[in-house]
Amino acid sequence: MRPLSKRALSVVFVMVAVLAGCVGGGNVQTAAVRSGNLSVLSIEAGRLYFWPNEIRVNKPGPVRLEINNVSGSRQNFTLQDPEWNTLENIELPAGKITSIDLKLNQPGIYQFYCNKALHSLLGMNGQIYVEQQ
Ligand SMILES: [Cu+2]
Repeated sequence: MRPLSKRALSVVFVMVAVLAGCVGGGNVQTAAVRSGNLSVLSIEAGRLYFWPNEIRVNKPGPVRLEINNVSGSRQNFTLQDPEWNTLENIELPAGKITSIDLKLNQPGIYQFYCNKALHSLLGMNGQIYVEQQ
């Protein structure tokens, strides 16, 4: 489902801090790459997964997500703020990189998932942890 080569490729675009054992279920925790004040995250959307799906942003502020849908079919990215308000709900066309600019101004846990039937339940979900500066 997630061949190593794809993982390795994605690692090129993100600064990865793998904290083995800190998060359950073999999840990977990744820190956003900072470009000035902007945090940039490259995320792969595949068949029933987002990778990485545990992401740390070290301070509140603007975040750009670049989501590469490699699954071969249309996916979705829905993001909720720490109070469960929907911040984003966007379709991810197959074979395309969708760029999303967000303002994550509040520290806390932002949940994201794909809203296609059963996809989140089967693992297509994750969290962005926005840390207090
Ligand atoms: Cu999906």
